[in-house]
Amino acid sequence: MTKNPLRRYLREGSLPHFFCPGCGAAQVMNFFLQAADEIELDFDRLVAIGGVGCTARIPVYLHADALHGVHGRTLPWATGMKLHNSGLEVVIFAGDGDAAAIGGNHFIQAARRNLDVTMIVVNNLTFGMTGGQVAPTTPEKLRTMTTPYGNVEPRFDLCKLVLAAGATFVSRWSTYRSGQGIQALKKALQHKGFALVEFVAQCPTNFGRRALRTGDPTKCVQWIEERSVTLKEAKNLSDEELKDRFVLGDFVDYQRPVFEGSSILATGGEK
Ligand SMILES: Cc1ncc(C[n+]2csc(CCOP(=O)(O)OP(=O)(O)O)c2C)c(N)n1
Repeated sequence: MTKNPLRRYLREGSLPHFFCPGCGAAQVMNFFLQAADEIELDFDRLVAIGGVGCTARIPVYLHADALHGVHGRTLPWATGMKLHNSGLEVVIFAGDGDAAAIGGNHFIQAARRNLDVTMIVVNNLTFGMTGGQVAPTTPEKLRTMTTPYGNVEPRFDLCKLVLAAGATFVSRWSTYRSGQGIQALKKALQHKGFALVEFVAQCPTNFGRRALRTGDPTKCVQWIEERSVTLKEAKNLSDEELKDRFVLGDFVDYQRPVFEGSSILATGGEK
């Protein structure tokens, strides 16, 4: 059997992986490898960081320096690394819980500082690894393990959050839109400054079965696609019509000074 050429980027000793069949995080790992391969990302300079969660496990499988640490603290580590060595290519893999719940404040501050990292968030709309609890990103009314009568809280829009905080590259796609997603990853990896690529993704095991009443990955992906609109389509829809939709597209891509060791030394302030 021919080996997948992208397999050379994986740490053979860490396989087989632990993702469930049809997992969106595993798909995003594949997208990342395709993007990295196409832009010839230097894996010797790559540091992949994950907190805790299914998505956070991705760095463990990559043939690169990896840090798999504690839930929600990926960005403090990334900040330390970039301040020490701005030449590193730091890529963070985070679940929506990791990024927006326990790690929410780090997420805002890193975007505000324009820390030069790529953050890939797999938004499966729940806390996947721990069994499917409600997350800040869970759409209203849906049933989760901890909201058996339906979620009563409005959800966070991760892209709007970091846009408001000052991120300089922000993009959201879904696992269904692989082509656009891979293009966005290529741009994010080459971007200087805080780059977020969010993927709305299926978690058939812990979100699908409860919220959508199906554990079929294809049906879960279809459910996401039916609720997705592009930025262009969204312009013709009211806030009410957009309430339950996923708006997909490249939101911003611009340059401003990044936060790194030399920027602190260059302030020239009085002692
Ligand atoms: C400090 C801390 N709090 C809580 C947990 C328990 N925990 C482990 S994974 C996880 C949720 C993961 O959800 P998410 O970040 O959305 O990633 P996913 O598994 O869905 O990819 C939680 C709450 C933990 N390991 N450490």
